[in-house]
Amino acid sequence: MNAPVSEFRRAALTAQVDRVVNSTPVLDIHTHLYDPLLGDLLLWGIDELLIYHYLVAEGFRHLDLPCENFWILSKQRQAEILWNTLFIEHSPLSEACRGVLTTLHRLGLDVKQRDLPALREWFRQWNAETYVTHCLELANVRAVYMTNSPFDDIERPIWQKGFLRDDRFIAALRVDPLLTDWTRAAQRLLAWGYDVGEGFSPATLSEVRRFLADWTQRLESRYLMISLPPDFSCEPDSDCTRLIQGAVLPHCRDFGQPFALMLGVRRAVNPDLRLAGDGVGHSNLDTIAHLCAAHPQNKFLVTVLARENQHELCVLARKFRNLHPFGCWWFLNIPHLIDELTRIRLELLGVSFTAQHSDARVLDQILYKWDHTRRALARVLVEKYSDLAATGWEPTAAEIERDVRDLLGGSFERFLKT
Ligand code: FIX
Ligand code: ZN
Repeated sequence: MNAPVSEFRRAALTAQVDRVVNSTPVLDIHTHLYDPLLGDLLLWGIDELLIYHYLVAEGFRHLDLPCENFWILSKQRQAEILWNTLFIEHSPLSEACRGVLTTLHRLGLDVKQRDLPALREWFRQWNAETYVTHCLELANVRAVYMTNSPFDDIERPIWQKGFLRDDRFIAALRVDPLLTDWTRAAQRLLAWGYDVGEGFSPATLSEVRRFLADWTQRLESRYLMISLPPDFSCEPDSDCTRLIQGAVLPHCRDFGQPFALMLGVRRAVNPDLRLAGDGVGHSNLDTIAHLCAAHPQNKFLVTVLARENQHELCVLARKFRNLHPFGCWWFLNIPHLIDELTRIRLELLGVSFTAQHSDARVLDQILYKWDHTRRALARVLVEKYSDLAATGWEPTAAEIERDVRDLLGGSFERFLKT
């Protein structure tokens, strides 16, 4: 029988793993943050933290107020309402509320005062550019991937005009409207000078590819992405399938880039809540199996929103090396499930996955999202290395550093290069 590691060895291992996990810079492979030169698209500061859609959903559990009466208020007023409801009238025990407190604490602010005006005052000293550096350094994040949509009317003209890029913000090309509503998307492509018709003739598909190529080059984006509902399937004649097979996958092969699929979101379950109104559903991963098997020259980055899909996704990744699972997305980004998912993935895949992405919509959130993930990851790793140590296999410091680098972006970078 394997001898359990001594308490002394376990304490040393814990200290070593904590040090490595905290000091390894993260590559955050999916966020909704923006290069500061994209202007107001980059959100930051206390009011934005308080009106994050995760908190809006929780606030409305208590508020006795029609949603529309909330949305017409200024952001400041919305933030005050959520602060009072979620922090003053009740204890901020949820992960999203705790996240605000961790963020403020990491910034050196005294949360116990419960003083919103004083917090606001502190943030006035910053501008976006200096604050970006402050947050990235404090969170030990080396770069973040943005979510960039040519269909976004605010974002598109800024890219078309061009600007001096900050290389800590890497682009990812997001094309949800193209694949989920072809009729509308086709009209837009036509208006932008791409000669697409209604059916999927070779000429139309080639124009869609020209659109994807133009935007990939303009953004210097590194992968193409979409989020999809649980009932996503590759029915042979659907618009989505024809576009994926006739344009998206050939485009990704041309550019040697992965196609990222985020599966399982049910949009607008409660539309009154706007962004906070999306839900989750169980996806049929046969579609992913089919894509990976039928297109071995393509690479698929996949995250799935339902807890029930996680084990199946890992089993699929064991079958297909062109599939890379990533992140604990949205409702899964809570300590209990980060712990569970990280264990399942390590136990089935070793380190050949990406443990987390922040999905931050507000810059400062990278402080809490990575802080909480690092804690959970370190705890699981200590246990896993202790299990190895019980066999006599002692991981070296360099091996631990290599593994953590892989889990926090290194495996992803290798996957991009394959
Ligand atoms: O589709 C996505 O990229 C989702 O992450 C978002 O739509 C969602 O609103 C979000 O912020 C989740 O964390
Ligand atoms: Zn997202």
